[in-house]
Amino acid sequence: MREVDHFIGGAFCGAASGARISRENPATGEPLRAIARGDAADVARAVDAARRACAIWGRMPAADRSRVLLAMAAGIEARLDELARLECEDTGKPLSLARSLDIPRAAANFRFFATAILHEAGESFSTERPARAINFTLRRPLGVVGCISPWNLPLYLFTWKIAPALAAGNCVVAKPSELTPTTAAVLGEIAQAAGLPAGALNIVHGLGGEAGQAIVDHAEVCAVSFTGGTTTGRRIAARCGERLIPASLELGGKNAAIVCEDADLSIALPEIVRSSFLNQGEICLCSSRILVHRSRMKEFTERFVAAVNALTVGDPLSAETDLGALISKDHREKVLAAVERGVRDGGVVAAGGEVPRGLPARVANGAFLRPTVLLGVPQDSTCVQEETFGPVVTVHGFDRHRDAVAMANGTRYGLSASVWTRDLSRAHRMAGALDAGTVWVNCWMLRDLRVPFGGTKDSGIGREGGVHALHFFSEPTNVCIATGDQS
Ligand code: TXE
Repeated sequence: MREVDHFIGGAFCGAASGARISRENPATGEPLRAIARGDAADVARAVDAARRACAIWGRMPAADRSRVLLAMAAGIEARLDELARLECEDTGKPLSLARSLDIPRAAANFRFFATAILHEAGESFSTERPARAINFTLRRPLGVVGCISPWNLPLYLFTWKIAPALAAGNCVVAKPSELTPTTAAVLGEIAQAAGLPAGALNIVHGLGGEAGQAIVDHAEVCAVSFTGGTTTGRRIAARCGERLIPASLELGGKNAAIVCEDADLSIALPEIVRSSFLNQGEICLCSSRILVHRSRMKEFTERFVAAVNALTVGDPLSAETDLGALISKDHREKVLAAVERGVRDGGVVAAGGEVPRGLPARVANGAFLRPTVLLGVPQDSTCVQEETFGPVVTVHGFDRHRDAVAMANGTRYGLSASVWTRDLSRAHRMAGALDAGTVWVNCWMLRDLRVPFGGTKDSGIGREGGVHALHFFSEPTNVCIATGDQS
């Protein structure tokens, strides 16, 4: 059992109350960590440390901040094997995925924002009336900001917020999910070794309603960036609204994959399998509703179900594993309840829907679930309408493209969609009609860190990524310099 401590003011410490949360390995059921259970007192210490660090970090030239953040990227890369194994233990995801996706992306987040601040273009206007002047925009850090992240892509999403916040010159009080805190704790060690000034990054562990809420409530936290469930996001937005501070919210999704009559299934099929079940379907961007043109329904469904049945579920440490464990047995119950609702509403299980049998002894007690495909579930079923956040997809037929778009838009979410067609003018038209923050055409989760990332409707408010994140984490001041002569 390893203890996970707060990182406050450049040093590691337990909660002031001495309380800890215990967490088990979701793949084996064995006790794993004792995590500091932070509360408002710990958050107050972290905010205090951050406020003091603003005088150093916030005033450091961008080139110097960039050097420290690049050292953090290198520090993550140097500890790739260790971080991947910790991520795998905390989440139950395949080790190979943590090695190839989660940890490299965490390093890329730091490298991207460390260099972005060296190349940022400003805006200026030459004013002629009522008098000649030069206007330009000065951007300065906000001060102490809060970053709160979820359990599905722990270090990946933690750093996706922290890197732009630090790059823009803010000092951060961050909380990872209480279910997956360990790689965040290692990030504290990496920050120390990279020479990040004490207090610039503070990591407080604990439950959402205690440590998380205390960050959002603290009078000196002047912006909050949050990724997680829609219900929590709504609560955080309400509190930030009361406090009149900005909130960036990246919430749930119920993303449609639209397979048109001319789709190239040699490309679409493997990618849709990946988009449905990567990371056990526990990614906000995963496809969970597959809409197939009626003329291809039989062919698609047969080939899709065969491909899903061929996926290997089991020991996250095995190189053969496609899907590891879900985040917890409680979460598996929630996912299974969604499948049951789909069946009760008229759906049929075409693949999965059950706990895998014959798992090796090491993982026999883990939170595993076979990838699941449901056919014939009506559109108004909660199984089709609500985010399941697990390895479950529903497949539906459509006749006209406009019906597919209406179905894709027919939930309260609007995070992403994918369109599979050889006709790019059709894809372009559909993209304009889809109410989603991202539309992928003939690809999925092909990410460029410069593009705006976020959702519409209940999928969130605001955009992360590139200049959007740097703007969220900075305050623009318009400076108007009169040049003296009349126009
Ligand atoms: O998320 P929460 P949970 C969805 C998914 C999942 C559901 C609930 O459907 O089943 O959300 O998951 C912190 N003030 N997503 O319960 O509660 C919490 O400690 C401040 C989608 O794990 O939203 C954690 O650090 N913070 C999603 C973070 O918020 C609070 C990824 C997320 O936890 C808080 C994860 C509060 N009052 C789940 N309450 C995505 N969009 O990728 C909780 N937290």
